[in-house]
Amino acid sequence: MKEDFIWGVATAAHQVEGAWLEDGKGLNIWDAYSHTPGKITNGDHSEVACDHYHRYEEDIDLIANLGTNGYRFSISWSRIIPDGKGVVNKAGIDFYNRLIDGLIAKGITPFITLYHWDLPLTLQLENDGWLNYETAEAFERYAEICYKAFGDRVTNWMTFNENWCTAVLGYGDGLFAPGRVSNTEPYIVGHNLLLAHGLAVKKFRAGGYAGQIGIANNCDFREPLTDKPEDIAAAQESLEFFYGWLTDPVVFGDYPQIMRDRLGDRLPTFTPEQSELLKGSADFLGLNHYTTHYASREPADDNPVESEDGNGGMSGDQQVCLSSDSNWHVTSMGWFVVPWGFRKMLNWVHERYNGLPIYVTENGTAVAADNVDAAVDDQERADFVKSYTDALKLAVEEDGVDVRGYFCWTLMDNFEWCRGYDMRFGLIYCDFETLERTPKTSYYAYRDIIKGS
Ligand code: PNW
Repeated sequence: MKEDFIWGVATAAHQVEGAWLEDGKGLNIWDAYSHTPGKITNGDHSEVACDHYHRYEEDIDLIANLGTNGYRFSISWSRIIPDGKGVVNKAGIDFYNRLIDGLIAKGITPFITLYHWDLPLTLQLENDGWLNYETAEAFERYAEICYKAFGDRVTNWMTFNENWCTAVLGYGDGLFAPGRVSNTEPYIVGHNLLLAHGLAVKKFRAGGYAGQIGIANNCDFREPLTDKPEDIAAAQESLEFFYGWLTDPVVFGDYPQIMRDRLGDRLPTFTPEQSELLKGSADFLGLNHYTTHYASREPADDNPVESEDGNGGMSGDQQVCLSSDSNWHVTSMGWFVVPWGFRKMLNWVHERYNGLPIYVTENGTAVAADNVDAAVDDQERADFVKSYTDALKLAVEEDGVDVRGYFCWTLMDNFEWCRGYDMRFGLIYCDFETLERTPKTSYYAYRDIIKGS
């Protein structure tokens, strides 16, 4: 791999920081949601999480000792602007300044995500969150405050993390905050998120800040179950509904045609000005990738995959049936380990978006363990990271896909959204009682991969 390839790790503010009521931070929708009975596995909440807010220096050392040259983290909007649209909280800015300076001092390049799902609660209560275009305007202002505060040292920005999850899991399936269930709202939410991205990128470019700005969308790969034309079409359309929905507009300025055909009036339209705003608004594409399914038009005879876990979200609209192979290893999240699907996914993004640079902004796996001894012995995760980074290298070196970086999800076990602390994705074990961090086998395995590449 090239000398300047970024081998990094990723986290998100709400999953690691804790300090939920400290130093002037406002409440966000996940603070409220995680205190709503029945929403989170085991009734877990994120008041303390990994206490990264107080332990960031120790965490920077752990990142540095991994040998990474990049760290992707997100900023908590309600720490910077407690009610999302009013006064700026200087203590919030100070925290991220300390974090950024600490990373740079160790030679680690910061990659900032502006929004990783923790919308200021006031914007939900007063605006209806992402159903309202005014939230996009509030985001534009928040983004500019961040560029001004950190843009002298930070040159790699992502506006949004996984808008598919916000739209589908937050407003479609009701699994994520704000917990709404609808088959129209996800498309309105996706539309406003895209416009928010466009507004924020315009500010970035107009402000003359150094560096690049993109967006991190997620996608599972879809392999046609057979070589029948209808299965090939089902797989392609499913990828367009999943990744294309929220990526085509930022590259081409409009939604995939198949979505317009299927959804009709349920899919909002862009005005010519909005289309222009969005077109070409990503300097790079982030890809968060976790798993692969077979796709077919008719239900598969073997190993059908139900879509309740969100992996086939809006599946009624997609008209696709998902299935798996009984030889595929299944993780504790119920996700399949299919490294060749990752290679194909990278090729698909490369071809569809005409070679736009790609960063793999997340890839990793959950391994169940209920004590530190079992957790650190995570050969399963070490094997996962090895096989997926091998697939990545093939995509780059054999297929010529322009991938500039890979961020393993995640630095340490953390608050896994509606699964609470039950699902452990970390290279480092976090004891949620003592908050002690213990690197796992996979931490050293990833360190060796980085060293050897
Ligand atoms: C991503 N799905 O979430 C997020 O960006 C992370 O914050 C999260 O911890 C990580 O992946 C592991 O879950 C996802 O249902 C949540 O397809 C759900 C899905 C995909 C990604």
